[in-house]
Amino acid sequence: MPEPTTATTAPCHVPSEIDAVIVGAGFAGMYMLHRLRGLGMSAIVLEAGTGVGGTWYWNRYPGARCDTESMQYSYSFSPELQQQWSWSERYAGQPEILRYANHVADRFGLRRDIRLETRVTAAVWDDGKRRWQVTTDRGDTVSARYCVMATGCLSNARMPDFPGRESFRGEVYHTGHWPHEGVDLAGKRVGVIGTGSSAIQAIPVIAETAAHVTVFQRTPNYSIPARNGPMTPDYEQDWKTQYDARRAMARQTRNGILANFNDKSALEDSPEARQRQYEARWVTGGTTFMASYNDLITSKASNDTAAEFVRNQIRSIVKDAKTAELLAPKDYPIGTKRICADTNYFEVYNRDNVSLVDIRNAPIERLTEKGLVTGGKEYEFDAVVFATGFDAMTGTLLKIDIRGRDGQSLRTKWEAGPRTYLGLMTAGFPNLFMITGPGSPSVLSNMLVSIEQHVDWLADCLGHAQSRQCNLVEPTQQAEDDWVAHVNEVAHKTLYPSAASWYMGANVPGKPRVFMPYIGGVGRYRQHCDDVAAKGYEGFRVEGRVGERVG
Ligand code: NA7
Repeated sequence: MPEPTTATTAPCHVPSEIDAVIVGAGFAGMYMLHRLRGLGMSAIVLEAGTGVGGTWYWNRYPGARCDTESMQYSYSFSPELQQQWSWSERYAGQPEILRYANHVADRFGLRRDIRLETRVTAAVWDDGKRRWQVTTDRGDTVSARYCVMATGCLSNARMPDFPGRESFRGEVYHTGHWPHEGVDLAGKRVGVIGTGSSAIQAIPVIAETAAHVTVFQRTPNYSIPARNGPMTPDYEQDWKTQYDARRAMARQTRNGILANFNDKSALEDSPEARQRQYEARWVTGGTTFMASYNDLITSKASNDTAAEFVRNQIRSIVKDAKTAELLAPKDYPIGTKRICADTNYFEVYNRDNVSLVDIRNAPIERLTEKGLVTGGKEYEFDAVVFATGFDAMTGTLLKIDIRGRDGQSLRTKWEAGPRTYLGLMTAGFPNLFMITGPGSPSVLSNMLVSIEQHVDWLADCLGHAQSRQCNLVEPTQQAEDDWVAHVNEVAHKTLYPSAASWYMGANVPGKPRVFMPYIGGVGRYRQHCDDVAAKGYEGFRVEGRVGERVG
């Protein structure tokens, strides 16, 4: 296996005309480039960062780690790649996943068509030419038949606009924009704002060397021990000998992850049997805790049993009873905000150098020269870490000035929330595709499974258009309306909308409250997409010359 590099790529030339522009060089953008090349298309990837890897390029905070097992959170499209690559741990850390992304870029010769340090600022549809004019912050304008937004679901880091932010004289970091050279927090007084997945991974690592860590918590999170550990040769071999069958099974599951799914209601078991079930899952570790029963996201009564189990675990781990109660989530069902996987998160509160400040009813008022103020009290820090998350799913797309037919802006069209057909396209924006867009399973699934499914479907769709000399693909308004209604209907059969989560846009002031991902399950969703394709791309117009219906 060639030694993976993390070398940056010399900026490649941006042609003025091309078949496809792909925005983003994360796992979605890289695989899309590979597939489009296979169709004989010319394509270029435009990427804002100085390297490939997307999420894993940006999120370099201490402890950053995938919470899906690496044997599953990896590409399946190349049998040689999946056999030859070896993961060192059950859940790979960010540096290893980034090495993997770089290895893929090298192995498939992708770098020659990836232009780094190039942020797409606008994309405007020219109806006469049936092409997108894509503009970058370097002043390039590219005319592309197709534009593929591989921009990621959690790529627009959100910094709350606290008054006085500029006045703080210490160091300021956001977990999603962590400095590449690393940060030395040893011996420092550190404030961490937020208790989502990023904070839960970062806090125990920061606490190992910091003088003191003060955590500001608005909403506590349910977290399950990850039980990470070194990859064993037996476990790796077991997966590798059965990779094809296991990948195929994973694609049919609800969230694209093979887990020991228990297909019965939590209420069918006695309290003692339930306790044994949850304890066994807690010992195994990981977010597949939610597979303990089949109705944890649909039945409040069942969910309560799992939630109470986790609360009791927190109470048994955290020695200070008051802190334990603050850390135990009580006002939303388990799993309806992204469940976390941790290493010594709750345990960290037993350290003398870690304290928790509840800001639920006393929001951070302002930053000062020395720190921050909440509840009328000033806390002094050498460094403040914002682990405050992202403008998820739509934030990055809407940052780009996207204008479709008749100059309609995507920001206007999505004012009341995103509207798509299958999370792949939106009506009025022909030839503009989204990989894992809102309205698809995306963040509710193993992202690699959903990325490959979308890229494969789209490559087939463009191959279909190409073979019929078509140059335009667009969903009908009716198909989009029906899909949006279906996505909503399915979401509201679950407990998800009852939590103020980033799935609902609730973490961004003023953002419409709409449940954005599709909760119907990746297996069911894949079948639906395949049926659409089998019926000649039902719900899409696939056309040749203007006005001519050919497909
Ligand atoms: P998350 O999960 O969105 O967490 C952000 C945290 O920051 C969360 O605890 C928020 O509290 C908190 N937050 C956000 N804004 C504020 C303000 N203004 N004041 C205080 N606290 C605030 O982001 P992560 O980066 O941890 O994880 C994102 C995803 O990445 C994760 O789900 C995985 O899929 C990978 P809130 O809960 O909104 O009350």
